[in-house]
Parts: sequence; structure tokens; C-alpha cells
Amino acid sequence: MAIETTLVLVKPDGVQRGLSGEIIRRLEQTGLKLVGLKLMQVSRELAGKHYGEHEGKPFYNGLVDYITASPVVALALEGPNAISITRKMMGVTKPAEAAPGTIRGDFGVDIGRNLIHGSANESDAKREVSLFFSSDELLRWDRTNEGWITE
Ligand code: DAT
Ligand code: MG
Repeated sequence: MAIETTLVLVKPDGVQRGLSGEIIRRLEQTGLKLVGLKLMQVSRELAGKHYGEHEGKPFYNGLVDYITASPVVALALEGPNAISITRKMMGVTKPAEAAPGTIRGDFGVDIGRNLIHGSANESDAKREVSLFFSSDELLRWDRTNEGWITE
């Protein structure tokens, strides 16, 4: 079982709409473990590093404007298959196509306001967790009920 750490951002629309707690609740209830959590303002420089793969695309400037518009909540979540479990909980990129029960499916209507970021794969997860969290902000702690979450 691969233990992964993934980066999640509750994007500015999620924070503005008061959905931070609801989104964290859904992710936390899966059994994934919070190892990093903070409210932060994303700079244009950090946004550029984070979304580098999209530079030059027609939606890129709007994407940087959006993610830097007001604070985000950044989470680092750890656990077996943390990346794919988080992506499943998020739903697909376009809220209109995201399944009911997913965060984007339940709370979104517009691809440009899709509420949440989650790392796409292991190499992105490593890069993104270290972009948003310094090593002293990542807490490795023991959970007393671990045996009731993983075998
Ligand atoms: P995801 O956030 O599901 O990983 P992505 O990495 O392909 O999706 O794109 C990053 C963000 O960019 C996405 O959450 C919303 C925005 N985006 C992607 N494709 C877009 C498009 N065709 N039009 C507008 N915004 C788009
Ligand atoms: Mg992505």
C-alpha cells in the first residue's frame, strides 16, 4: 500500500462561500490524515509555479487571477492512495460533469470556479506539497485509531 501525501487547496471561491469546513470535513472523513493545514494568500509567483503546466493556455491568466484573488486553505493529506482518493472526492474538472456526491458536483457550476485543487499524480504531489508547505509545517503524528482505518 503506497502511502502518499497530496496537496489540496480550497480555492478562493470555496473560502469566500464558507465551504472550507465542509470540504475539509469530507476529505478528513475518508480516513486520510491531515499533516498540514493553513490559510494563505497565494502570490502570482507561487501561482505561476503551481500552474506552470498551463502557461500559454487561453485560460491561464484568468486561472492565476482566480487563485490569487483572496485566501485559500492549503491542506496536505497523507494516507494510502491519498492522491486518487482525493481526486475521487473532488470530482472531474468541469463541475457540470462532476458526479453528485463529489465536491465539484455538489457545489459548483463553472470550470473557472471549481472550488478545489488536488494533486494529479505522485510527482505533482511531491512538487506541490513542497511548494506550499515548508518541512516544519508538515506534522507527522500518530493517530490513536489508525488500526480502524488501515489494516
Ligand atoms: P484539475 O484542477 O481538475 O486538476 P487541470 O489541472 O486540467 O484540472 O486544470 C487546472 C485548473 O485550470 C482547473 O481546475 C480549472 C482550470 N481549467 C482547466 N482547463 C480549463 C479550460 N478548458 N477552461 C477554463 N479553465 C480551465
Ligand atoms: Mg490539475
